[in-house]
Amino acid sequence: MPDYESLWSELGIDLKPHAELLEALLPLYQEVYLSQKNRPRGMEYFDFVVGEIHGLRVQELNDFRRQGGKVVGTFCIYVPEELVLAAGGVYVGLCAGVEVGTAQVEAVLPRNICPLIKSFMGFKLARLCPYFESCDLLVGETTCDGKKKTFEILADYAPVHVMEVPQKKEAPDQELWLAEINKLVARLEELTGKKVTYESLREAIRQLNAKRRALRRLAELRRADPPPISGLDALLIFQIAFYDDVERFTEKVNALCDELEERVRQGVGVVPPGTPRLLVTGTPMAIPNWKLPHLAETSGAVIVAEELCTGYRYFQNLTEEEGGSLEELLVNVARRHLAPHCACFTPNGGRLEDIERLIQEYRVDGVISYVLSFCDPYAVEHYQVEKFLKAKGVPVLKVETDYSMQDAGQLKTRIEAFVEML
Ligand code: BJ8
Repeated sequence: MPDYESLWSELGIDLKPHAELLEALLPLYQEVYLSQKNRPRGMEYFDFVVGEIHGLRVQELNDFRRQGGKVVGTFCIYVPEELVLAAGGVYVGLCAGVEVGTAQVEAVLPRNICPLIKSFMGFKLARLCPYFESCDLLVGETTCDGKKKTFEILADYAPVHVMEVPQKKEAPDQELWLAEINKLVARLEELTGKKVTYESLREAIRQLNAKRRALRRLAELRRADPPPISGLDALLIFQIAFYDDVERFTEKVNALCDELEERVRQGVGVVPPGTPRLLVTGTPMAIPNWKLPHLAETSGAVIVAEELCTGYRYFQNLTEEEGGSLEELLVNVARRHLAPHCACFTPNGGRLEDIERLIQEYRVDGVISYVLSFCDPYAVEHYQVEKFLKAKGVPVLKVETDYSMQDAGQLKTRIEAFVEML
């Protein structure tokens, strides 16, 4: 990796612990990713992106900002990417999947809080994330209580705009959400000094839909037996989707899909045909949280689908591109971004329907219900997921864990036993 130290110091990164963090990441990547057998050639680009994790893209953001561009950081798939793009900004997802800055975080947050929240706050408070430090505005949301209250604290450290995400999807909720969309447009226009126009929003929707279509194409190729790509590699691509340049990323995913289509035609896969096929459902897995798929795919199974925000929930819905006015396009954006089924909503039966559809379409043998420790919405909703799957005769394993590796041995034993009985 070229030398980015001056860029990082300019951003105020704490260089010594940052260097230690990167030094720990690369061997982990080697062990988890590069040791996989028979990976598609098209993964080279995504390996390169990880090799440059705090480098090239941060440099691009920096160049963009030098020319007057604005960068907007987000933490949830309900925040519409197309609005940031349409206002002339660049969007980066800031959810994080590694334990960092624990001492600093525990000075402001309870010890027993979701590791995803602890992680993004750790990156901010310990000044270890050049993406965070490149942001001109952070957009939070009122999804779970932990995030909602954390954004109040985060506002002491950076400009924060919070969107009120309703907890139901009925007519008054849709109205409230449309008002929130309009408020975000106003805030983004103020930030970038550019108007969201009919043309700019249409173009942004087109770009984002192209990205979602490419990810759908990738996902659908995993219906094959044997699947042409591992769950680990698919997850990595979904994680990178949150911060890479939209058009370049879309092109690389489509190029990879061309290769995967050829693999499927020739019956080439990453595992032998008949390998037990898993669906993972639950809380998102932010980069570099690869713990569960690594354990599962080294236990004789392959993950073929993810009912996660780093998965199906991110790309399943397209934004309607037709609309005669800016107002109509904004309604389309609002509708599309209220569609995913996060456990923060009640009731949330749509999630169960999605799980059932994925089980059928991807010929799933068993489901892992994945819950990050202290995530109440998904931990409690697990009851519904388990009840629903048991009634359908689908085996389900609940895995509740955090970002540490302390429970890895114990989890592996449980996952191996689960896979064996599929
Ligand atoms: S749409 S899943 S990205 S809120 S894991 S921080 S819910 S305590 S991340 Fe999420 Fe949006 Fe929903 Fe998706 Fe809270 Fe749970 Fe932690 Fe979570």
